Amino acid sequence: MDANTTQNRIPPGQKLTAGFPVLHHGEVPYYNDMSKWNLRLFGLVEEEATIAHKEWLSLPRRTFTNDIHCVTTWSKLDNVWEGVAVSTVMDKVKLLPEAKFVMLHAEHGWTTNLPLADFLRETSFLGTKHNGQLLTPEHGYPVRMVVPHLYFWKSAKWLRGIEFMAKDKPGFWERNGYHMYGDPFREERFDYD
Ligand SMILES: Nc1nc2c(c(=O)[nH]1)N[C@H]1C(S)=C(S)[C@@H](COP(=O)(O)O)O[C@H]1N2
Ligand SMILES: [Mo]
Repeated sequence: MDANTTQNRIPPGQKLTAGFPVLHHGEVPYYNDMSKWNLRLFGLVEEEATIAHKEWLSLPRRTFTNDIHCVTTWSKLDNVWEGVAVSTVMDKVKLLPEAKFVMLHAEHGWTTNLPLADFLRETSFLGTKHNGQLLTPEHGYPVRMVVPHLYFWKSAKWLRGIEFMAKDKPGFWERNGYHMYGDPFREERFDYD
């Protein structure tokens, strides 16, 4: 790929990194008994669904390639992930028509919000491997959301719940000054941007 093309892929105010920085608020969860792990789909759905770990492991995986952009100004290009398509988990529930926003719930109560349409994009997925390696505990094992077209704080690590809502509500960083939407190409870093 030529330099020009690469340049177009780097949002304003971002710098490339070759590493994979670890960033989060709070403690990394370590699991010793996966039988207690599950993923809950709840809120504005006809019937809630809980995906147990065994069922989670049986869901089909796909490869996704993308660029990620952290609000702290690093971008990382050409990530190759393995993950479960959003449509695969959405097969477990029937959305009510009022559902327009999503709250992602992570281990220890951490949350982040996004519009339903952004959650449902073909490029969003539930990631399980990064560049050939199982996600490490620091990067979100066993599953993290990946929403590459928004700043990386929307990509909840240690995902445990997906809540469907009628109205937008701020998650953890959004209550602490970050933007409700977070488009890196429009530099929507903070709530006043
Ligand atoms: N559960 C949880 N997920 C999280 C965070 C967090 O604090 N808790 N931080 C977010 C932020 S600010 C960033 S930049 C990315 C960092 O992911 P990484 O550590 O894999 O690079 O995770 C996001 N997902
Ligand atoms: Mo971040």
